Amino acid sequence: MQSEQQQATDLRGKVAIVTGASSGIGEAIAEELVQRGARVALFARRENRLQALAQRLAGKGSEEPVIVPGDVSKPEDVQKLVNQTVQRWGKLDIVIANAGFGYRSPIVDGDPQRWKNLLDTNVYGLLLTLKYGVEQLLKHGSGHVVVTSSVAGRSVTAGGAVYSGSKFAVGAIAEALREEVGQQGVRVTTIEPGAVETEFAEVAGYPPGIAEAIKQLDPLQAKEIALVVIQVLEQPGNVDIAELTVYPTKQTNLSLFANAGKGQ
Ligand code: NJP
Repeated sequence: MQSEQQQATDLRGKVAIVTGASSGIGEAIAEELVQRGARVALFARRENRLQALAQRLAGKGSEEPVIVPGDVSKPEDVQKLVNQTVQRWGKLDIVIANAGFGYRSPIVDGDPQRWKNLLDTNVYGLLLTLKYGVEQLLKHGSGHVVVTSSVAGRSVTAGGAVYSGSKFAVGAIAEALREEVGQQGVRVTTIEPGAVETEFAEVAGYPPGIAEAIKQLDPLQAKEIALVVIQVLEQPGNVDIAELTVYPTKQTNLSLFANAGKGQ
């Protein structure tokens, strides 16, 4: 007979926050969560996109999502996200720490302001999300944190110093958190996607050559990553998939970036 712990986690009624919910992977995760009956707070800077998503999801789940517009690199905005979620639903169960963006440039040609914005979002913003979110999970001794890293957090190519550096940091931060909170019943998972067709390449300002190379890979769709995240969340409470790398089948290495760091 299965013990209660070994049963799949039912997402109905779970309360989740999703950072970076205005597009791409975060939007798709939010949608899949709502469709499974989770109660979801949507966070990103573009309020109009969050509103459009909330409208699209209305009636698809048990309750309408909460919208919290904000910048993940601002402590007061992240606190507002967590506070409004807990005020609305009384608890927090799932933290999807996903907001982030890319940038490629050789270090000597790099834009220091862009470096700072990227590290503020991908690293400092992640830390803020974890600090204020996980505090709530620890109150009831259960919950799940899913952090979006990247295959660029596993290996680096020329031009990828700052983005890869940020994602190596994401991996280290998530692993430290797992060691800090596992004993208290909180699971931590790092997802490392390969190329996913989202607004990511455009926001990163990739040259057309890279965008074309990504298309040739038959990239992952955001929904495909979201469904992987759902599988991770639905594992029984005693199963923590700590790290998961998900590639498009045709992406066998990071060679599409090999020339990008040389000034393209
Ligand atoms: O990209 P995109 P993805 N404060 O551009 C939000 C990683 N990844 O879904 O604020 C708050 O469609 C932004 O919202 P807004 C990647 O590193 C991707 O692909 O309104 N939110 C939007 O909702 C990232 O960690 C690929 O502009 C902020 C979202 O982030 C995650 O996947 C491959 C924000 C970005 O959505 C999601 O990216 C890989 C801020 N300061 C890893 N800054 C890939 N697509 O190929 C940004 O290995 N956001």
